Amino acid sequence: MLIRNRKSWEVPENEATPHSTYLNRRALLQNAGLAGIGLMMGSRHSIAAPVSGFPPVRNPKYIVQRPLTSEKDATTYTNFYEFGSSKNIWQKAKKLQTDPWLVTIDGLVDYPMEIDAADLVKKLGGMEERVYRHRCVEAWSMTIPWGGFPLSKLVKLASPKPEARYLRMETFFNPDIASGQKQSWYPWPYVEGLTIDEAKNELAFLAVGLYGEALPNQNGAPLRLVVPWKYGFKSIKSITRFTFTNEQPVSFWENLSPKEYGFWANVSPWVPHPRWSQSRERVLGGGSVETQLYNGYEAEVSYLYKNRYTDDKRALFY
Ligand SMILES: Nc1nc2c(c(=O)[nH]1)N[C@H]1C(S)=C(S)[C@@H](COP(=O)(O)O)O[C@H]1N2
Ligand SMILES: [Mo]
Repeated sequence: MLIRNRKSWEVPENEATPHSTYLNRRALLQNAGLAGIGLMMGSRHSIAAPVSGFPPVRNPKYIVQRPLTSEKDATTYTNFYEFGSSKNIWQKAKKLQTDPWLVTIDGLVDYPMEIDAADLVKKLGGMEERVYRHRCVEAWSMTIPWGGFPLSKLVKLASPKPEARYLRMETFFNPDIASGQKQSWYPWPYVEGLTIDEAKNELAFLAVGLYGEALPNQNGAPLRLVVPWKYGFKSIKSITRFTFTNEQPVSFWENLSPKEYGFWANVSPWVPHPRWSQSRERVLGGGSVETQLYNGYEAEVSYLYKNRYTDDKRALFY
């Protein structure tokens, strides 16, 4: 118990959990079995962890040949505009109450439902860990061990009707808690969308945790999307609604600035942002590397875009 009784944000700078410590702690917890599971619950975050099953077992199919980003960087350098436009919103996000958390699944489905996030997670079955790259459209990147479920499981649970072509996802709207939402020029709530085929792709993931623990609020508790072949803004946080529809959703950033943020938003080194190049990326924690097509996931996702895209590379993004 002792190793987890300090909140991560109370850990002095020079003690920040490095990669190796995370892995060792994780191995220790997995060996500890049930004791480890008990240890993870509610120890680190001020809110009760809404789901059990931590730490999840790593799926060896989804690993990355890059060092993991430090847990400290990943949890203190975040984009969550609901709490402000700076990267340093992790304290402000503590105000969000994530248990209970009502999730609505509706639209063109056989089984619409309103369900608490914890119950939804139970229905989706065993949790797994996957290490994925993350590439923000702002040209920085990181590598994160997520805990969660393939999004395809939620699609199966809802059972979309044949005419449903898109999955639209929405974040909460509560300006009293999330002061960024008082900025009325933004089209709140945050919305994102995928085609149903993208949502069924093996990589599309619903995360409820990272680094072996429940998601901290600033990373999108209790439930967020992770689509690693697309720019980070597609990976919508703190989801409250999944709507199956036959209309292409207009995403939050696309709505604000369609020339800068496309619906498809597939990572591509050849399609520059109108204000900067996308050919390289700054790695959180140090260094810079070349950006890869589909963020390195071409083998898993290129079939999705085969019919759609010919010579125009911009169509990968817009
Ligand atoms: N609801 C919501 N989801 C969001 C965002 C946001 O501002 N609000 N930012 C996006 C962006 S731009 C990125 S890069 C990732 C960042 O995820 P992380 O902060 O967990 O690293 O979340 C995405 N999901
Ligand atoms: Mo981003």
